Amino acid sequence: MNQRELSIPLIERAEGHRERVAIIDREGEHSYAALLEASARVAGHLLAGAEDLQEARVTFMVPPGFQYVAVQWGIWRAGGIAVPHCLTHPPRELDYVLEDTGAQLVVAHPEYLPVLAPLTRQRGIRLLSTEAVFSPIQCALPSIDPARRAMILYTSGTTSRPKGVVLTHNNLTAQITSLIQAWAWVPEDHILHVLPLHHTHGIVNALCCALWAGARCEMLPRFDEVEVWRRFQERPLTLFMAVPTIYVRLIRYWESVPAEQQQALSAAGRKFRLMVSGSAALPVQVFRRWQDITGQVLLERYGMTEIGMALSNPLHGERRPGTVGQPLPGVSVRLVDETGTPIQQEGVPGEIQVKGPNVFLEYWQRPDATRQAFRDGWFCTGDMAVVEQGYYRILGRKSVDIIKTGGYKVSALEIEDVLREHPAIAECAVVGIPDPEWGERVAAAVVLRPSQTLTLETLKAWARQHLAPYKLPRALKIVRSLPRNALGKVTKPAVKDLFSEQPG
Ligand code: MCA
Ligand code: AMP
Repeated sequence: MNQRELSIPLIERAEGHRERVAIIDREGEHSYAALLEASARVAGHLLAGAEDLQEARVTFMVPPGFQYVAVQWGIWRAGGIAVPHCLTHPPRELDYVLEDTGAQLVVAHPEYLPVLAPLTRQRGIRLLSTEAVFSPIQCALPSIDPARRAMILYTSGTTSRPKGVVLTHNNLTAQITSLIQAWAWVPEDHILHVLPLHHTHGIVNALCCALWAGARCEMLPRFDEVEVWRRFQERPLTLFMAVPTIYVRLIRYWESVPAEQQQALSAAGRKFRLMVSGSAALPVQVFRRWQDITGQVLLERYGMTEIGMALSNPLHGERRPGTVGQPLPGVSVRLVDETGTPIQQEGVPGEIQVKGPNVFLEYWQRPDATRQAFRDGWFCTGDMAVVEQGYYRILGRKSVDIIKTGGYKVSALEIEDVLREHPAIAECAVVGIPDPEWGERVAAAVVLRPSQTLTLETLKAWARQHLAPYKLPRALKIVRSLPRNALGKVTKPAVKDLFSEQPG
């Protein structure tokens, strides 16, 4: 193996545990050595004779498992920037990522070639099947400076189209090592991975941390409550991480089975050393119910694509429901008031700002948005919080246009832009409304064009062609006019009220 190439810290570490099992998927167990070998082949095929991809954007659409990780590592080892696609995105959203990143290469599992081939053909991008990139090839790999860009993750925000968050290898290393320390990952850990692999929660917290530690990462193709409970019972798991919606689903399943089976499931839940919840607020009732059922005191933490994780309840010590604990190792956190002045006392709400090596480099090709996101070197999260008896409590977001549903962040503005293209819709306003299972649900108030009709089902069926499933409206209200203020601007709180008067 060429010594010069070993400069991506996560991959370099894998040399230290070559014989251990890294990934368990539906094909079986795969060692760290197998990962190193397969990713070197992927890199060779991507390079195709070149010395270094020099931060070329390589998007990939590969289901969770060994091949996903080998492709991700292969892109990094060839010097590219890895851009994971969401597996449920319709062609329009996939094409947006290809266009916005200026992708030069795409790697896809055969299952996704039919959807990607027309898009890559149109854009003149080289498309490689996973079948091709794992075939044997000999090639020298470039030396990679960890200050280089490693990954772009798309996140919805206060702009209509999602922005690409650029993370360097150094950012990823800082995000990973902070959690390794805080949650005391060890090589003996064994995590059940059920999260999507195009967001930080699934990629960094669950997958990369496991691989950094030399632990085992057992990956399911997708979340499924029956399968998760089965693995809890049958596998020697130590760790689980999920969004609140997943805990709600697991609780609902537990409640649906006979008492004898409940006991067996509860016993399986008790053996874990740690279970974590994040990506959205964990309702206190869910925290308590999960504790009743499994004896597990969920550790709630707070993070964001741009910063990785920032705040966490303690591994040892009191995990306080409804709070997200204290700053993680290496991460500086402060609250500021509307004038930008740091808040010193407890009990005074402010915006969360974050600084540290974990904080992203830039929004991809959006220098203005990047500049606006920082004040004096601090990243402005747009989330409000308060400190009470030493614990941060999240109060909500500054923007009403950001919705969190099932742990996914979606932009009301993006959905509105798409809905306005519907032939029956004259005007629309999208809001998030509270929901016990999803946290929030996407709800659309619309004004119809003359003599048009619309139902939630027909709207969903139409929107499904343009938007990811988790962005689809789940409630529809047809109104004569949208509530507006004196300046003619739609008032979102009043739109939300339309749905509380008469649910979905
Ligand atoms: C699916 N559906 C949804 C959503 N997802 N509806 C509303 N909101 C959603 N988010 C719809 C489906 O389209 C379907 O509707 C119906 O719900 C049931 O679908 P099902 O397949 O059973 O749901 P699922 O696919 O199992 O999804 C549930 C899920 C998933 C597993 C909770 O949403 C999920 O994996 N969420 C995690 C997202 C995540 O990792 N976020 C982290 C972002 P129909 O039948 O009408 O089609 S990173 C982050 O936030 C930061 C860094 C952090 O702090 O972690
Ligand atoms: P994303 O952009 O998908 O990375 O989502 C980040 C956002 O998720 C944050 O800005 C918060 O609004 C929200 N979030 C993450 N963790 C929590 C939590 N534990 N409680 C409340 N909100 C959270």
